[in-house]
Amino acid sequence: MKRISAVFLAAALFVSCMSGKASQLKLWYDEPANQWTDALPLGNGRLGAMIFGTPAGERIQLNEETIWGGGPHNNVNYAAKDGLAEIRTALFEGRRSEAQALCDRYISSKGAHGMPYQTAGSLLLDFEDMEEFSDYYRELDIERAVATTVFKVDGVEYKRESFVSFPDEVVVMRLTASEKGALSFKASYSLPYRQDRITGGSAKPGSLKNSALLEVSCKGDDHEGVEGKVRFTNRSLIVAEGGSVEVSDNAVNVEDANAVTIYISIGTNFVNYKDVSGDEKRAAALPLAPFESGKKSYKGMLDAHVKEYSKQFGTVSIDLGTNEQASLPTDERIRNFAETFDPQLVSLYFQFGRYLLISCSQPGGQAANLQGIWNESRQAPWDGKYTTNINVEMNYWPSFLCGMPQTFEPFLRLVKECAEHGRESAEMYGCRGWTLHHNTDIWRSTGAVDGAYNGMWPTGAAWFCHQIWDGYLFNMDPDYLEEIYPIMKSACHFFIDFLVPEPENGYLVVAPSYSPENAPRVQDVLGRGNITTVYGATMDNQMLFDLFGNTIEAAGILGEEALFVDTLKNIKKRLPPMKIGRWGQLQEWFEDWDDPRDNHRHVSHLWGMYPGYQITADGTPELFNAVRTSLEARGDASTGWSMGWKVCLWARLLDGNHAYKLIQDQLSPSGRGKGGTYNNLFDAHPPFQIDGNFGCTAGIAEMLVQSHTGSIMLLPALPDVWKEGQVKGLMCRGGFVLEELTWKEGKPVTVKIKSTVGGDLEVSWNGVQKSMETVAGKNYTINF
Ligand code: FUC
Repeated sequence: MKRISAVFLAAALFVSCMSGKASQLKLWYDEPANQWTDALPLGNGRLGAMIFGTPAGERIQLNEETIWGGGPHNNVNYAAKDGLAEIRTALFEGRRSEAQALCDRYISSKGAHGMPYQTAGSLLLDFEDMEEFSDYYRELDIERAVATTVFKVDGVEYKRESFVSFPDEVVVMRLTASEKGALSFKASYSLPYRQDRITGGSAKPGSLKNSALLEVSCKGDDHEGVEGKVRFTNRSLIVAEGGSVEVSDNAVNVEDANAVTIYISIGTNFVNYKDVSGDEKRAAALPLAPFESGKKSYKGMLDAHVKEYSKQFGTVSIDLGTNEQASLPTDERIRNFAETFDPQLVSLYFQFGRYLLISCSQPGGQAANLQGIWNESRQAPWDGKYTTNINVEMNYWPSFLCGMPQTFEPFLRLVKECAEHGRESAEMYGCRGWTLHHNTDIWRSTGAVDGAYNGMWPTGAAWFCHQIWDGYLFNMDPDYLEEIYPIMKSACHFFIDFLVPEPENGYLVVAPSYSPENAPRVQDVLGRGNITTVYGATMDNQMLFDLFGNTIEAAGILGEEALFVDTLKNIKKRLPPMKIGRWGQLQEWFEDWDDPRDNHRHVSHLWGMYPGYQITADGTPELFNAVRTSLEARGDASTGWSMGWKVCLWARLLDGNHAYKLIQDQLSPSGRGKGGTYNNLFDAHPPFQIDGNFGCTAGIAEMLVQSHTGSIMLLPALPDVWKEGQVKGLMCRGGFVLEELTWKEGKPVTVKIKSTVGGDLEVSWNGVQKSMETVAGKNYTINF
């Protein structure tokens, strides 16, 4: 492959593209993708595609959100209740190494440890004589959710336009050329599975001329003793204008066409986490039928797609300024960002986070997993499943805040289904209610996996409940509250039964548990170290305080049982308080074990500040300072998601410059021992993990507006470098929408807030507070 004058064309195209403000929301490159993390992601929630844009060998890597290994099952260990007393005794006597070994024996899953999210393979397009090209340019327009590649070969201009249609449920690529008859290629599937059958549909579809079908059916893998039950069918319709289309050797050959449109549909037999009785072939055929019969064509499709997508994307805009950096290719900007001021890259990254969540999480579908929906392998890192001790929750931090409440529905359903299946996890400890441990998957498995060191954490239900309650604070919708209350109440039942008094003060603690994945740097009474298993970890205490408090509030609003509320109040009083340790830090554990040299990626004990709201500058100034001491010691550089979390934490610490420093760390190429950002703006743990994108997106919003204290704080953590700017459409707790916030010299000049449910509105900036009563549906202008 040779690049000729690519930069010139890119520059020329770019000038024409940059003429409108809208065009700033593009990722663009002057060369094809060399690796998967250079390719551009498209998705409509259910279907995903990665577009490589290689002239001679185009690759459309495909995903469908329900293609997972295994089948309906759970992985709980009912021996847990037999071992609980012995484990607790060992823990309370300081024999933590023994307790951890006993957890492995009694509690860790003896069956599967979670099923993998799997690829749907790729559609490959092989072109002859396209190795040499010039004037190369490819982009992802996140305002329209369309990827475009253009280049020249022998004076002919080629264009490929791709999107995953929201209304039509197909992946589409339209190939055109500036001369007639210039398109000749072979299309074939490449899948890493044993392929049940590839049919090059010899029958021409419907009445369409010059077209062919290519279909392949496969099965998800057996995994850890669980039989693969997901079957999927991948069906492509290739329609040429001019030239000819032939089917041979499991491939479709297109010769001398003027233009070609490829429509790809994927169907599975997945119905829900208990049911795989669907018909994958029918599911794949349905969306394609109108195109096969010629009733529908490409015409009008793109407009319909853009219209539906932009309804969701267009709710929020952001402007942090721009400069000459914005005219460079995106990969170059990422390489420059830590050293060079490029405020528009932050806006682009923020909007890209919104683009990704809209593209991988839509009502009725699956929640965004560790890779959203984009995965090229049979076994993604960490199986691409749902890690519940930070990662899946982080995926949903921007949902409400960043004006995309509809993206939250798949997460709410995941929580509901875990609350059903997680009854088995409560039962395994002999408790009522429900819980889950540090992982789940499409089968809503709720057992303790990956061994006690990594997975002995029975508190997943509490974090899930925090997040669904937080959704209520944003939407203030009484029907939504009715829907989530039983889930919260049932989680409380589990903890009422599971909590146990610790021997020293009789505080009620979660035991056994851990502070996610971190081992205190101390030895136990047996002289052994590197043990994570503990009781009364700070994050657990904070989360239970939150769960009981929120459930009491919810019960109050709904007029639920007074007796139950009293029980919760009494238990809440007996939870351990947060403690400040010997070097002024917020203690991570029940004991003062924190090591100031510990730079572990998890910052679990700071949960009470973010995503929780227990620690605030005005409400708990000493704890607030202790959080800062802890976070400073933990350091900045870390995995991608850890840095995203730290952006949020520094924003809550009201330190905009430090939050900005973390954005600089995150928006740089990943390096040794540190995460960062890939060329396609995907977050690098490394490897690719989408949570970091979402954590940082939420963090950028938190720098501009916060609403967790009962009042709306404007510009609470504005870095010095964002002197002026504007944001529109962020959502605030209490049912408010920040319709516009424009600032100059760090001071708000236009503030418009819409009240969606009425009620008291308190807005503050820099210590100045304004209060008013509001009426549902009205807009309010506030002057500072
Ligand atoms: C948690 C983290 C890891 C990784 C994994 C998917 O276990 O500690 O860093 O993100 O989830």
